Amino acid sequence: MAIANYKDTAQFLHDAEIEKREVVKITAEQPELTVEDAYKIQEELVAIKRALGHKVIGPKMGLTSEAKMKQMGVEEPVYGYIFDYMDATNEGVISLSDLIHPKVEAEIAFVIGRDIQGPNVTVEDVLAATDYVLPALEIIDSRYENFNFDLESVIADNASSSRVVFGKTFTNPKGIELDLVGVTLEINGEVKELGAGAAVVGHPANAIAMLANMLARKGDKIKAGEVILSGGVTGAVMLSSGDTVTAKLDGLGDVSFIVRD
Ligand code: OOG
Ligand code: MG
Repeated sequence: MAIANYKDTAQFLHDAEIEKREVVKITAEQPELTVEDAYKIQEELVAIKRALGHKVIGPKMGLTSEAKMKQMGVEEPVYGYIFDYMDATNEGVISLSDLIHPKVEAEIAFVIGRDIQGPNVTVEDVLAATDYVLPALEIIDSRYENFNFDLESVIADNASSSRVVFGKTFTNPKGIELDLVGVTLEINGEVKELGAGAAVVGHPANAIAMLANMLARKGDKIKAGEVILSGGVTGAVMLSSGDTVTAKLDGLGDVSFIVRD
């Protein structure tokens, strides 16, 4: 079957988000879709959100851990974009009625101090260009039924981006070995998932380097001022009403939110 218009597919996914409706993965209808096509659809989706006045906080990396790639049945990391309307830091509350079937994962966020232009960006380049790192909880909400997707479908769907809660402790990355940072994800005081920074492609800054190198393929770069999620350190956990969700990152601080109907 021919590939549908990129813009129409992006609009279809945007509508699913707005209407809080799960849909069948787009490759069911468009099996010939390539990764390149999928990023073109994602670009159209980003354009739709920008046209509505939403602003990009930064790109994000996803599927950066072996565990996550296995959990989701895909083989390489992906990127997407986090927008201002997704930032739930101030409220500290996630409402299930706003979302489809949200899950949460613990991440390390990077505050970028100067532009990072690929290709050939290294971990050292990323650390030199980073002002701060901070703990974050990402709420992912794939628009696809049961998070049932493949690489092309998840890329087109902006890597399941939905909400984010940032912690309030900012740490200079030069003083800390981010690959050795231990991370727990607790729900109502019970540890549900745990991991270490190294779960993210060996080192969280490596995910940011990969991102810069992927963006360079489309003539783009990481920009000063962006706040970037480096990818889930832990597996993702389904949210239920009444949950208090807390991530604790050794040496980086805690971050938490509550879940309502
Ligand atoms: C895709 C998004 C993955 C991460 O950090 O791995 C992601 C998904 O699992 O729905 O954000
Ligand atoms: Mg994530």
